[in-house]
Amino acid sequence: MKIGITCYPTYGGSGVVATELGMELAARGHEVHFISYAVPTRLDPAHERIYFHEVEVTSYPLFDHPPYTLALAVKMAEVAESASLDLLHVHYAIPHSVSALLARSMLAPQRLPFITTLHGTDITLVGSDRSYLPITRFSIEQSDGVTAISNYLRDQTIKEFDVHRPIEVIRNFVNCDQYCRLADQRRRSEWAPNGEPLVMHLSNFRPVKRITDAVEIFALIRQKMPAKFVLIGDGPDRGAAEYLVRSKKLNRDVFFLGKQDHIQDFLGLADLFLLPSDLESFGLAALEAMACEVPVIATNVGGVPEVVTNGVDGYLVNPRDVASAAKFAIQILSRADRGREMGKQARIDARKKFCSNDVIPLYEAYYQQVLNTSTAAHA
Ligand code: GMT
Repeated sequence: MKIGITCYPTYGGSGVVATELGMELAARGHEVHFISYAVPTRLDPAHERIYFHEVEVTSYPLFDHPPYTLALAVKMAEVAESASLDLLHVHYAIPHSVSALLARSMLAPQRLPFITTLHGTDITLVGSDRSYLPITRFSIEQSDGVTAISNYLRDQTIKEFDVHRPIEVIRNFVNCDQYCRLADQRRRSEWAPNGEPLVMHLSNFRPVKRITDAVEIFALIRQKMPAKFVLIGDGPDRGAAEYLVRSKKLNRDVFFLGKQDHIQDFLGLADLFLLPSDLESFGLAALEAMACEVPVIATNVGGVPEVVTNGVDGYLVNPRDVASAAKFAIQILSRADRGREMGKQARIDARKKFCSNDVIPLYEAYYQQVLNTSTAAHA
């Protein structure tokens, strides 16, 4: 198949899923065309059968906000024609599904079916803003196919948006061959020279991630035992987290690495992963940690319980309950054998439901189903 993929190129779960999906599809022989305003994070455009098409947004003094949605629609239609795309697959409804809808209309009567994958904040935060809701609902209704990354998000979309169309749940995935425990653990000494346990966090540091709660949890752990904390990523709350680290005099124990590629080279060293978010429709970073045999302490919100099983792969606590999170963290870290046992179980569970080898064929089958339905409708 020839597939056009649009996503946000920035550091965020939806872009990561779209990129990993495109690379997996290309590895399976499909031709994949990424259409966005920048090369997505984690994308290797040199990869065989991967193409990148940049959307250029013209600025003009009249435009306070250059119309990206329109430029994207035009680029989608151009690429669909020049590369003979079979379909478009857009990740994150706003504004990508609206652009895809325009591109499809522009090309009619030629067919260009499009699939929208909902990731979370496009529904739970942005989409439920009154100004975005009607057009988001419209573009979801108009999509030839819609997928959601968890049962939670599917149910929430139906409830919040009152949409009356099937939504297929295809869960996020991880490449279980690439994400695993690192055999060579020597790099740990960069942060934990005396063999201290290593706690990690990875996100885009948006307020919903509660980075400062992660620091508070670590501070409580540190009161009871030696430990080190590595935070990967960047975003609006990094400054507040760094300030909190300084005010708690934890500078020597906490390391902010910023945005990193090859996340598996870090996660594969950790003893515990923290994801104290106020909301997660899935929690991809937790899954990536689990594949690397790292137990997870996360919040019992959204789609997280579909990924992390409480008491088995780690623990789930209420949002903002830093005391309970710290209590469980200390339990895991103070008994290395228990932590390793949970970590191994976490990988077993990640492999059972979320390996790319099992999930990518679900997307391929769904693409085929959408193509068949759209062909039948045009016959
Ligand atoms: O969480 C973010 O800020 C990024 C956001 C995105 O769309 O890039 O993440 C959402 O999609 C991820 C990938 O499907 C999910 O793992 C995250 O749980 C989801 N975030 C939220 O629901 C808050």
